[in-house]
Amino acid sequence: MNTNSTVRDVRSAATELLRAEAQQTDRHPITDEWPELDLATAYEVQAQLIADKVASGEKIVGVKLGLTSRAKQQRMGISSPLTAWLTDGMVLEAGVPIPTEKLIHPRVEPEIVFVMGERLAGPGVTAATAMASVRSVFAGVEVIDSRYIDFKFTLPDVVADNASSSRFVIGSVERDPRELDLALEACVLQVNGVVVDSATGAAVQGHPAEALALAANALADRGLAIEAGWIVLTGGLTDAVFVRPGEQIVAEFTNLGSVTVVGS
Ligand code: OOG
Ligand code: MG
Repeated sequence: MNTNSTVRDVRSAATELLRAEAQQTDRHPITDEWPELDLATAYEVQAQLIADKVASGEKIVGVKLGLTSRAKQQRMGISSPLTAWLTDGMVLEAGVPIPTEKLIHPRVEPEIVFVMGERLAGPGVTAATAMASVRSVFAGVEVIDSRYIDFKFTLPDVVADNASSSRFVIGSVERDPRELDLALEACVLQVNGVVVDSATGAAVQGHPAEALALAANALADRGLAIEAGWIVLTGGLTDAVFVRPGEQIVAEFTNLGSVTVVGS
């Protein structure tokens, strides 16, 4: 934990969060020292942090939603969904262990993942128009690793921290979302062979396409859109579970196959 720095501007907040990630050190919330940090400024910190990752060679590959399910909102004590960015540096190929030794306190959560066929720009996007721009749907697992101690944060803190993003895995089963009822698509989450949680796609905003529409409309407020070919993580269906070395976590879906991750 770094207690010496004083973070009260966008540049130093982004630097401090990137430092915490690189050095695997959790820290107190940015709002402890910068209580006036509002949501709009927090999104500026997030944008700066991603611009820094891009400047160091990473490429934006998509968007993630956070806190779209009641399970996640209740756990984190925050009731508003948010958006953040995915880069190619976060991609974890299937079968590759989660590098727990490089992370702070990783947790994993099952998600429904879209790959976009067309560009989707708000405002005014509905679940139906959102769905029409999707190319395929996959099962996914997101690895989150908040840079804040004990995953304790306010909404501006977690927005600034790019929504705790760390890694994500996409399953091998590709489906046309129009062939499935994604509200009823079920997911069973197992840790070391024991079922710990379950949910259906309805957990995220009633339907994952509602979450996608929400992201498109929220990005439009900042003059941004979801581009063709991008990946969209629609948000954890269940509460996230910690992943420790040697543990195996399986997210098994009705039609989207299963995704297995192991902590290294
Ligand atoms: C924030 C990230 C939330 C999701 O899917 O809800 C998120 C957190 O829980 O640390 O990725
Ligand atoms: Mg997530």
